[in-house]
Amino acid sequence: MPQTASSNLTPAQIQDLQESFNTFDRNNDGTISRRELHSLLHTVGHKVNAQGLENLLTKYDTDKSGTIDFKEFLSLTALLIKNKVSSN
Ligand SMILES: [Ca+2]
Repeated sequence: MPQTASSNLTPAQIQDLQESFNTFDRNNDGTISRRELHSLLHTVGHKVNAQGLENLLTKYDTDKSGTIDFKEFLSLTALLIKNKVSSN
């Protein structure tokens, strides 16, 4: 498996995440918009306000496109999984 930012995820997890990504990419344009991201975070139980959402976008939208692509989504999800684990 190639070394990437998401190398701590197993191929099975990445496949699951691809399915999640597709689910949240409601208009199937290959990216998750601000609105789609907000809905995603709510679904996984992370309640963020507008500022929190903005902070996440600023941090993870590494190419500054204003949306989250799958690679950026993996970095974000790795953090969410980590937070979930450490909060248990
Ligand atoms: Ca989209």
